[in-house]
Amino acid sequence: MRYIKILLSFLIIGTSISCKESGAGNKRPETAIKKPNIVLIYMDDLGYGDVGFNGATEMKTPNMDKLANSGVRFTQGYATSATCTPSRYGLLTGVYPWRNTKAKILPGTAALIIDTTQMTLPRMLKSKGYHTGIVGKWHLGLGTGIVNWNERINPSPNEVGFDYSYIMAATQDRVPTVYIKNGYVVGLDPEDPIEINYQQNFQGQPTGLDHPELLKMKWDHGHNNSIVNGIPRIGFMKGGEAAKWKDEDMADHFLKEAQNYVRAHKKEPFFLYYAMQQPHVPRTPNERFVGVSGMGPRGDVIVEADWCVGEFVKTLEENGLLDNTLIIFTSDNGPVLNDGYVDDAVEKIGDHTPAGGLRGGKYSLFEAGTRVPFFTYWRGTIEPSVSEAMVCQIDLLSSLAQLVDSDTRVGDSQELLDTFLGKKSKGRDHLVIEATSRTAFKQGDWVLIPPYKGPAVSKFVNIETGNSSEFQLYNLKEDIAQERNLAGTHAEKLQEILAIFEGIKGNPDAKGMKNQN
Ligand code: NG6
Ligand code: CA
Repeated sequence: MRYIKILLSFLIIGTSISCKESGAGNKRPETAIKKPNIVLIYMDDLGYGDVGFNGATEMKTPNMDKLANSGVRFTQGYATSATCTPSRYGLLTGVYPWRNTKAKILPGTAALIIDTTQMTLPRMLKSKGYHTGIVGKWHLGLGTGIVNWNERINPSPNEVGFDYSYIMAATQDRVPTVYIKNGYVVGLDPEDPIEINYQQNFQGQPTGLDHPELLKMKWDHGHNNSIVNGIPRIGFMKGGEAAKWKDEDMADHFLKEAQNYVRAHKKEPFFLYYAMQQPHVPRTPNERFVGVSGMGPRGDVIVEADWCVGEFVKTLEENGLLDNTLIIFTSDNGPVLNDGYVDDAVEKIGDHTPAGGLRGGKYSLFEAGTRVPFFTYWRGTIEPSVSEAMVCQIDLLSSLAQLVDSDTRVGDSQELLDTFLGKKSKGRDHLVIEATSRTAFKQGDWVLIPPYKGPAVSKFVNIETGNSSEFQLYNLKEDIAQERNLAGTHAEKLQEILAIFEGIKGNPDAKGMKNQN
């Protein structure tokens, strides 16, 4: 009798869940199913091992985990690069960043590095009737050379396919420290114009170098130019007082913008690129999150970011959009602890492993540089699974084109829609990865790193770079931590992979660069 009761209660729970899950889904019109909303949540410097869904036990990311474990969780999901600008370039254009020599970490004054006639992910979606928006970090340059921050900044994300943009220009540690909405600095007082210079300071402006007593966060390396909110930055800034962001409110601010975007566009298919700033430096959790992780500000902002993801998904749910929205979650590059500020990231890390057992980190050609947290989630459409397919953010352009019935296939972007939706397990055969202007090659389980000059460990961030005077060849299936260099014993394999690698790198047109329709 007891067993029957238990069985019955399971059945009842089961039925109520499945009713809730399918809900309005059955009544959705065909067109809505064909054009799901697409949300791309892009983290900044979040490591493979920084999330519960990839095995973290010390760091708590319940909201991300819930989505990842109900979607397709990719164990071999890659950014194209181990730093921000190149990864974002690859993500949005579908072209390998090493093909564009400008795709390097950019100062806040850099010109836009995406050609305004180039095909981009938002432009492709826009051509299929999507409203397209970006909220968060941009870091792909603005304007054409010399930006006047007091007028409309042009070109901006709006000139490369976004209908709406609410961004920070570069990074949280770089000036200008202001939000920019559709090309205009938000809250700018015309009587207090903004001036930016990356070469020299403006007369009379305190810097982190000269005025350590003004700092609430100390710099460790770099980051000793203009002081904003007691935090020393990269680059010099004058004016724009009323427009300056408050670092501790940035997460809430971008979240609110992202939620407002969803509410404003819920009646049409939309694409939202929600590019969060965490856990990039300076790590400035809102006071609600200070101390929550026990790992100092780096851990606290990851918990904060996880909360933001939860709140954002609630907004989709409240607006009845969750069954018709594909969410893609990933990060622009791997983890770093000391990235230039004294913020206890190293001291308080405890047993947490941001790289999750992978070698290297941000800036590195080893796995942790580019293998990042990666999942897709679409309630009612994607079945929960774990995929070992090798996929890259660069593939989203061609794959999402397939999803929305667009013929666009661009550059190096492979069409892997079924893999992203968990219907197929086949991923890429090979991938060129990039880190600080060096490249390496992955084919199947093999990784080939050509010889590079320079330090084996980068001094300030204390991360293994991947540099060696020798060729390196690793088999990730047997050696995920890249501890055994097989270049000496597998010379034939090395030559075979090297030939393919050189074939791709040596011929920029080989992969359809011309096909940018
Ligand atoms: C480096 C900065 C680092 C970070 C990085 C860009 C110094 C010493 N280091 O130059 O703090 O801003 O650029 O990070 O200035 S990324 O995630 O946007 O690529
Ligand atoms: Ca980054």
